[in-house]
Amino acid sequence: MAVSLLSILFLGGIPVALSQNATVPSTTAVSASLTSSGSASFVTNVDLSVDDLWDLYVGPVATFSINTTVEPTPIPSSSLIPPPTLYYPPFPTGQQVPLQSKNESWKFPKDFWYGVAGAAYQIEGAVKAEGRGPSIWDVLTHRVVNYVTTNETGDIADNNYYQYKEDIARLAALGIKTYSFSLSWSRIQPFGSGAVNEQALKHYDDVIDTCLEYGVTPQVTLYHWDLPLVLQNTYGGWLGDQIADDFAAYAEIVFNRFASKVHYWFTVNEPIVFCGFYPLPENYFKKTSTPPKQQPYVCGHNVLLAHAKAYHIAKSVNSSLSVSFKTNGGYKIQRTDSSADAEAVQRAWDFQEGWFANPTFINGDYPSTLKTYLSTFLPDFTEEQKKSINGTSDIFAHDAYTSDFIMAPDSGIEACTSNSSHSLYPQCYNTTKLYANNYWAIGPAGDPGTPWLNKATDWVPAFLHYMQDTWKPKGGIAITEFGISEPYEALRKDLASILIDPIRSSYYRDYLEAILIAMSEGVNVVGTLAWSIYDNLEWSSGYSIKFGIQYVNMTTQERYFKASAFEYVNMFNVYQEK
Ligand code: PNW
Repeated sequence: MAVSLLSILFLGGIPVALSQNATVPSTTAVSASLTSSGSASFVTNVDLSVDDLWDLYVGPVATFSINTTVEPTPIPSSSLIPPPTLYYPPFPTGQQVPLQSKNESWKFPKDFWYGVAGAAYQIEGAVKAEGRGPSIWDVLTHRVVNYVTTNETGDIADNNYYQYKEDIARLAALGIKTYSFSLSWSRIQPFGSGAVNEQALKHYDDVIDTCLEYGVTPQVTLYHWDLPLVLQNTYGGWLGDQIADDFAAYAEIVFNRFASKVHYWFTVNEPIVFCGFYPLPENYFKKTSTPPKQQPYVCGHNVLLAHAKAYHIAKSVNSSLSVSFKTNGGYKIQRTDSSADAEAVQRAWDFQEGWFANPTFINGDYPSTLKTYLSTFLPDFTEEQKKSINGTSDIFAHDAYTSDFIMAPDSGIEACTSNSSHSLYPQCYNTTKLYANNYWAIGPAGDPGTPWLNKATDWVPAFLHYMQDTWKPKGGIAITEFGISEPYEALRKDLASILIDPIRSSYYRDYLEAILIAMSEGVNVVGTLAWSIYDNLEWSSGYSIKFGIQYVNMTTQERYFKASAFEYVNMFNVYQEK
């Protein structure tokens, strides 16, 4: 108990009384400036251990009774009996129902990969185990009042950190061929840069090895939103130029360690979404002078530079790896045939997919409408930067859940682009999920907690054609997340009603049929990943929104296949060439 130093600091904007335990070996220097009532500015450097970071910024965390790695038990065959049919689907085995005829002009080629996805903070739990440092999400869930509507955290989540062997065994038993997960950067580098935590690397080694042992192909995402807290507090995270080098250093550690065992890599997950988290809630993180509306785009700029560096590092380690960023969005349906709505649709592509896809797939630079806005506060990419960004996605990895109708703002586009206080500025397009008479939704709604999400699978073929024609990905298109929140699922309390999820089941079936249609028309789709492996922490909605194809009893951590899991796998059993 060595309290060597007691001082009052402003760290990340919060005044804190700091007691520092000088005996903990692994530390980082955090500088803090303290402005007194006069104009003098005092700066101090203190060494903080990982435990200090937790104590200062997060506080106590919950733990679960299972807190060592669990060996899997055999998956009972009774849990692999398919559910009653939704609409007479041709489950090949087990189910005594009339067979629906198969469409012989559709097929998934033999090398098409299908699997499920999850992300570290949403599923792992064990947040303080084996040297993990805090990420911004530990602060958002623990400290920021009402950031998570249900006041829940990822402290335990699905306890995947200890139960991954069972999780992988279950996927294999169901016939799922691919498991896509993300790494926790602050496990591997608790301070975001510098010191490397070997225990974390060993853990992920074993997750990957367990996949390979079970014949499940692992795919890895480097960054799924859980930024090491120290990077946010030191230089504003993705708002700071330094992030590109720190991300590249992290990527290098990871590629050097795992590149021989993992072929498919994703650098960042959905920058449109995580850059949209900026500005972060005030008073919990380092203050920034960047105006709020500009912050997402400063983040995006640094993401492109960071991604490009990581891509080239991967290729220098092994040039045959598949490396891509993962983006998200939906098909943009022009609401009326007016030229204003056509222009709005183009703006929507430019400010969403085009923001990251044009630089990486087309010319190393932003779409022109976006650039007009960005050039008012961001430097243009240099020729060298453009060259290094262009061509850095081997596949078009898209998280494509739904679609929207797009139209011009009521005020017209020009009245918006010329007025920075317009509510739709700077994008200056509007969206709706309702048909022209504002009566019917585009398709069945997901849970009311995900108002952005309706089943809109009819639009998937048009969307796939658009992606292929516009960005021409060399390695084809992968739908790296798709799924739906079954409406009101969290209100269902008995297992029998939880496990039959008809909206999700029909979503997967119809979505995969839509992909089959597009493929029969010549679109090169190479794989799909269902979101998600099981119910998990749905970020600021906590556990109240469910996307899993498995249910998890949060008291016991037992897992159960839902009907949609069978529907998903069945489509490949029926349509994939053997
Ligand atoms: C993705 N949208 O987020 C994330 O990658 C997952 O972590 C998340 O759990 C999952 O989708 C379900 O939400 C998205 O508004 C969030 O279009 C929002 C949108 C799309 C994806």
